[in-house]
Amino acid sequence: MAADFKILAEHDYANSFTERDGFALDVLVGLSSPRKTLKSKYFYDSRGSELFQQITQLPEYYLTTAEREVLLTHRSRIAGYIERAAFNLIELGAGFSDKTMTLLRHFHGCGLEFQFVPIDISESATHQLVSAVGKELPECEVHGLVADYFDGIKWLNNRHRRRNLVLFLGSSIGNFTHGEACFFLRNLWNSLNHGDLVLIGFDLKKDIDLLLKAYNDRQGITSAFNLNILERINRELGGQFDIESFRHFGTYDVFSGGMESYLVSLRRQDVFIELVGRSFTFEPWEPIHTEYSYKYLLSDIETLAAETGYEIIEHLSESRQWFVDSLWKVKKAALPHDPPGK
Ligand code: AVI
Repeated sequence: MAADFKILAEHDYANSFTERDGFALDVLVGLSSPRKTLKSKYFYDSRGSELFQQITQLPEYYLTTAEREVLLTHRSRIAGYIERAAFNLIELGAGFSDKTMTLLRHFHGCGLEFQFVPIDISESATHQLVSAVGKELPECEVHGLVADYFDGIKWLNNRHRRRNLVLFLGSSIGNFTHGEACFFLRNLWNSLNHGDLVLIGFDLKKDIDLLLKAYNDRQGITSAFNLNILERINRELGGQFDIESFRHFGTYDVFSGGMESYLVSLRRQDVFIELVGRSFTFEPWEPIHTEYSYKYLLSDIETLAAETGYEIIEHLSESRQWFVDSLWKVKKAALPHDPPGK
């Protein structure tokens, strides 16, 4: 079977002036604001992706094992909701994951006819995923797309001939604010057809100690992951951050339900960033916000689905009820000229 990938956008930062300019601009805007901030999407260079892989194997980071259990337990139920016609299995944010392989193997074993389309901003991650799936499941048709989510979603616009099942796993939705999540889900809705399916991973609200441990692991991998954003600024933008002068701080906001990650300056310091063309002053104990990881109640998920045009089919959970993959159906009104029953 075919296993290939297509580049919709060039995201090789080393060679792309525009992408690096975008990074520099985001750093300028983020570090110039009264509450300093850096966007979490910049965690994921190759070092950051490697560190994130290590996080998913930590005993404290329960999210990955919980979602693995959900998919193993419910793969037949998920397959049961798919009509028996050829469909696109689209994964947004395709880090290589055994969780997705579980579904692919199962769908293939059930005799479902599909092409697997992972979409990721990283060319190397997409390439690795496509060749790994090609090796492990040579019978499976795989067409990777190198694009950001929205370019990927635009690509979906041109693929209306088949049913789509979109996977957005791993609690990636938790890294969006409520407004961003709504924007993302409406864009997705807009690209899909009535009756298409979406499977989204949500981390549920739970004991705060468990949350704090998951984002402040004892081996310090989460800390290294967070600090890597400063190292990346040093590597790619000629920054002069002294990494030792910042510390990771992960905390939970009980009002918003968000784990929040910060880098806190341990002293007063001025940091020059060559490609941004200026220095930034950090006061002692001044934070840079780097990430939100929102946690949900089932009722929050239901409100979000209703607000953005989806019908919930089922929340699929695991034994501890810590994580759900929520299966949604795109709900669109029939066009006036559609034949009845379509
Ligand atoms: C990718 N994302 C869902 C992870 C999360 O849990 O928010 C990223 C992460 N940040 C710290 N640890 C893991």
